Formats: sequence, C-alpha cells, structure tokens
Amino acid sequence: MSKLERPSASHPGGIGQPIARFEDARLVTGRGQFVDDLNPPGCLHLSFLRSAYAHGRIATLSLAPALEAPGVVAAFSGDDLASLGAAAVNAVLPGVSQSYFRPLATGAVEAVGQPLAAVIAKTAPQAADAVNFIALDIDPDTTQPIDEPAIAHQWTQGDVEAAFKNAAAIADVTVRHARVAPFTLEPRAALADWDHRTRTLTVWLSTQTPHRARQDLARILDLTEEHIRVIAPDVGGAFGGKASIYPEEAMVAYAAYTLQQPVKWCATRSEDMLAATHGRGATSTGQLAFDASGRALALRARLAFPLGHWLPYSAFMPARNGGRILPGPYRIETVAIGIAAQRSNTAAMNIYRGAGRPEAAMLMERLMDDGARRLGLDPIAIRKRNLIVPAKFPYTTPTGEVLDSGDYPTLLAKTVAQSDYQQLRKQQTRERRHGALTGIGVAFYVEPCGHGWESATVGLDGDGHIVAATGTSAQGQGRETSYAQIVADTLRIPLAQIVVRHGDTARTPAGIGALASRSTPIGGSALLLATRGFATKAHDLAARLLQCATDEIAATDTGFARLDDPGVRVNWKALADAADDRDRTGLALANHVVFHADGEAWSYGCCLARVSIDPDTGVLTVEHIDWVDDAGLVINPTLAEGQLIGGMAQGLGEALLERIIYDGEGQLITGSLMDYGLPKATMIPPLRRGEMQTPARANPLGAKGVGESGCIGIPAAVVNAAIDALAPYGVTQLDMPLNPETIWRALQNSTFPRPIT
Ligand code: SMO
Repeated sequence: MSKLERPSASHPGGIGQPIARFEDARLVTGRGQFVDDLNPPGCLHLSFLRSAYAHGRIATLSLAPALEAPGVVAAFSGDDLASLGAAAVNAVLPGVSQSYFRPLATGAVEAVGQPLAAVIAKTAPQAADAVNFIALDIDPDTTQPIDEPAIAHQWTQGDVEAAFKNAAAIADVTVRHARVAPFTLEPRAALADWDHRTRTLTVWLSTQTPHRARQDLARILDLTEEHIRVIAPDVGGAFGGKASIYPEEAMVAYAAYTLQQPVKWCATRSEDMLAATHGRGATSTGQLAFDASGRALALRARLAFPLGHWLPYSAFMPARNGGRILPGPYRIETVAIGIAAQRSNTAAMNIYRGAGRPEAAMLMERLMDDGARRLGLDPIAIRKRNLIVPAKFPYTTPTGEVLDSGDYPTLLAKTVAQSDYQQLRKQQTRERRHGALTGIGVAFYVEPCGHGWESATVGLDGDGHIVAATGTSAQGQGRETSYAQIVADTLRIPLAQIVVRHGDTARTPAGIGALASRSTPIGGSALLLATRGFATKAHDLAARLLQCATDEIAATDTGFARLDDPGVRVNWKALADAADDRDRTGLALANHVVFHADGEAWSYGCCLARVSIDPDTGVLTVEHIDWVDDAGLVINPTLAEGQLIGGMAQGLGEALLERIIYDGEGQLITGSLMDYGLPKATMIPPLRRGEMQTPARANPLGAKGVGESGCIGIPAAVVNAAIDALAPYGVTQLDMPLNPETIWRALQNSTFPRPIT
C-alpha cells in the first residue's frame, strides 16, 4: 500500500478510532511497575551528598565517617571515578564541544545541588542518614563563576538592512522566558544490577531514551553495549527531563557494577527541583519590518539561551530549534537570526516539552501582534497576510527547513469561525466601555517532529500473539494502545491479538526514543512498514501450509483461511509453530524495519485565548481557549486530545505560574512546591477544539507530532491576550509568568490613567 492507501472501511480498534487506553487498567489499579516498585533481593540504596554552593573549591571531603554509619556498604567521591568516560553531547550545531561529564564533582563545585559523593547502604534511610556524616568543607567563591559562551550560530538570507530601511513599520519585541521545570509525577529513578552469569549490567531507568542510555553507559563504564541492558519500565512522565543520561544515573550503574550488587536511587522531589534539568529561560529579541499593507519584509532576531554547569545530550537542541523554526508559519524570506548559549553555575538546562519551538512561536507571535498594533491592523488580518499558502508546500524556509504540508490560511479561517472572532471583538469593546479588562490573543504555531529514523520489529511469539517491538519508548502517552491500532489496522485483526513491546534494549530493536513529538510519525511509520512486511511473510507461510497459492487465501481474525473453503485454515499459533526462523528475542516470521523519514513532518495550529484581568489585584483568568490543530493523520483521537490538553496545561503553567529562581549567589530559591507554582485542574479553562488532518508528506503513515503543540501555541496566545487586555493602559510588554504580581506591576507602571468607564 502506498501513502495513506488503506482499506476504506474502518477497522474496529484501527487507525482513527477513539478507543480507551489499555495501559490505564494496570496503572489506575496500582499494578504499574515503576523503578521504585522493583526490589531485587539484596538491593542496596544510594544517596547523594550535594553541593550547597554554586561555586568553590572542595577543601575537605572525607567519606570515612560515613563508612562507619549503620548499614553503610560503600561510599564514593569524585576521585574514585576518575577513570570513567563521558556521556555524549548531541552536536546539533557546528562548534558543539563534548564537555566533561562527571557523576560526582572533583576539585571544585559548579552548582548548588551538584552531586559530590554517593553513599550506598542497606536501606534508603540509612544511606540518607550516612550522607550527613561525610566530612565536607567547600571554600565558596574561591573559584570564578562560569562565564564562557558555549556556542553561537547565525542564519541569514537576503538584504535585511535594505528591507528595514524601506519598512513602513517595525515591530520590536523582547521576550524573557522564565526557567521552568519539566515537572514529572514520578521523579527520576535508577536501579542497576550486575549479573555474573551473563556478565550483563541491567539498568532500570525512568527514561525516554533507553537505547541511547545504553550507549552512554557503555561509554561511561567502558563496557561494550552487549553487556548493558537498559529497561524503561512504566515511566511517570518525562517531558524532556528524562531524555538525556544524568550523572546520578551513571553513578548508580557504576556502583552496581563495582559492588556487583543491585543498587537503587530514587530522587526526592527536592532533588529533582535542584538537579534535574530545567527548560526555557531564553531571552529573545526580534524586529520585524512590515510594509504599509502589513506584509512582513524581514526578520531580525537574537535568541540567548542559558545553559547549566554541565551539558546533557540535548543541551543545544532548544537553541537550535528556537533559531531554525523562525519565522514559523510565515513567508518571510529575508532574515538574520542569531542564537547563542552560555553556561552558568546552575542546574543543567535541557529540552522541555517543545524544546525551542515555544520560544520561536512566542517571539514570532508577539512580533505579529506588535506589528498589527503599530499598523492599526487586526491581529488576524496581519497573520492572514503573511501565512505560507498551500501552493508553496513543500516550502523551504530561510533557515533551510522544509515545511512539508498543510493549509495554514484555512486553519486560521476555521479558528476565526469557530471562535466567532468578530463577535468576540464587539463584545470586548462593550466590556471595555464598562471598565472590564478583557483580552483576546491569537497564536499560530508550527511543530516540527524530528528528522532521522526509528525502527520496529513485528513477529509472532510462541502463543501466536503478534508482537510489535518498537525502538521508541513510552512515558504515559498510551503508546501500547496507539501502536496496537496501527498493527490492527494494517493486519485487520483484533487488538487483543497484539502485544506492543517497548523500552527494553534486550527485547526491542534500536531506536532514538520518545521525544521531539517523533514517536508516532517516525516510530509509527517504522511500525507500519514492519507490519506490512510481516503480513507478507505470514501470508506466504500460510499459503504454503494450506497448500495453495497466496491469492487463494485471505486473512481472518485468527489467521488465514482458504477462500474456496473457509473451513481450511491456519491460526497464528500454528504459523508460529511452523515457522523455522526466530529472531534474538524468539519472534517467528520477524520482520525488522529501520525507517528513515524523508524529511520532517510539521504540524501546526492556531490558539485563541480569551482572558480577563482584575485591575485591583492583577489576577488573570483564562476564560476560554479556542484551538484548531492539524497533526496530520491521527491514530487515536482520544489520545491525541489528551496530548493536546496535557500540553495546554503545561503551557498555561509556563504562561501564568512557573518560574525557577536563583538568587545572586546561585542558591535555588524555588526548591519545593511551596515556592514553585504548578497549574491545577481548576485552572484549566474551557476548551473548544477543532481539527484538520493534512497528511504528512515525510512519512508513510501521514502522521505529524502532537505532544508539544500545547506548550508551543498556548503560552503565546495567553501572553498576547494579556497584552491585549492591558492595551487601554498602554502596556505593550509583559514577561512570563503572568502571575498577579507581574500584571499588577504592569498596571502600576503604566503611564496611562485607568480607562474612564
Ligand atoms: S522536550 Mo521532548 O521530550 O523532545
């Protein structure tokens, strides 16, 4: 079958069906298996001593007193780990240096929360207690703060200066993103165990990237990958925060390998606030030159991304994405876009749901609104004037990206119609007359879902189940359900016949992982192709067993049957028994496919937020969201909607509440949920959704990404709505989070009097 060519009749449980997640029965009845649920006999527990200073020399670090504490089996400091290798840093931009990676600090500390020593004891409380006995002396401020640019990159096209000279109006915006936490329900966790018999180190990790973690651990421990097995069991959320291997995880693996006993570490909430990776934090400035009709002529932008004291694998991805995705959905051919990233004495920065996409969307959407304001145009009209039209696809952007497909103007028109936009504006005028501060904000976004490959193997287990083994992973998206739907749809068999296998490097083919909104478009396409190949193999074997030509048999729910005599049939179990091949995991008729995407699939959408503001307190309420999204082919509408809503919740968190604060000394001020605001269910506004499904051209499934859309479009729509609400006060600039203090200060600082009612 070619692209999107599938039997027209929908198959029960097949692609496009809103079926409930298989995973939930297990998860909501306490039968999930997270790392902390695993307790191998003799399991030891690891606890870290962490730095209380942002920088300084380690004057004393003596483990001896801790070794005497009850239950303690071993303790390590950085000096014990001198021989370990480093994890890789993804060289997504020219000039990315492979920085050091140390499980424990040596010589000096570089951030509050940096692990300095590890104590291993028989119980977790014993390990935690013993950490306090370590003799530690840090001379704070005896080392210089980190102050070195890590990278800079430029994209340029056309004569920007000339375009700006001829502009009728120039929009000019600065966006300051707060640092935020990719907060997961399940904090980080690792368990490692060395098996003497197989000489294999098995590492259970709460990770998005088990195969990459295996590569990293092999490099760090100087083992071959064959001697490491990484298993991601149930993973309680990740959002980019579990995409790259951590020093703590490497420490657990090293301890288990060295002690030849199982060792476990489960981060506390505070440890994650302190030392898990953070996201966003960029400061972006942009100028957009317009002609008098509102046509954008040229974009100048500069995005500065903070990095932490060490560089995780994807550290440079937000900067790269932030730059390359500009100018988003708009046809602007003349650009000068610069990005820079700089290390600092803080926790590491890494990807967080959206990973540069939200930063790009925020800058462009703020610029569009600022341009509209300066030109006296409506925000919808100025976007319509500049959106790339369908005839231009595939469209090469000035940063060299290829937008594959879509119909941006139609989606904008749908958003306008769905929200009854003209009516909303009239209503706003009436509300303003009565002194109410209400705002309407629009954001049009694009969501690229990644390049490269994923793989899948489809075969039969001994019981006759069709096993779909994927190289990608899962952390709550419902992958077992949506992937089973792809297989069921392709083979026209019941869902119950299918077992989806993921997250175990010993039992799945290689993969990049569950990140960048890539799992369904790229991983799902690998699975589609693997399933088709398996179907051919199974069909051929069935024909042989039924002693007839392949066109004389047909697939049934349970196997294959002769067309002329349906009573003559063979079921999946018999096929598995008859097949003489087995792959390394025991699957019969296994068909393995590595799918390389032919480019990137770009979803897109438009969010329209309505907000109201209490002028006395600065409290902002998001009253309603209208949202139209096009994620290409949708496998399971319920799961896709769940991804959108979850992304929206996190987007609202970023827009309204979340901010990690370090003081001038590099101390983390927001170290607990007493100081760091997360969105609550009660804050989620009513949502009206519309959708389009323009098939992706970059993959045979036709699917695009959906996991990050909410984090990309929602904050920009909400910030634009807030600025619109405060327009009567002359406010043109607000920094996230839009908490009451931010809004109240903007009102107090405004030069305008309160509007007369
Ligand atoms: S921020 Mo995502 O896990 O690529």
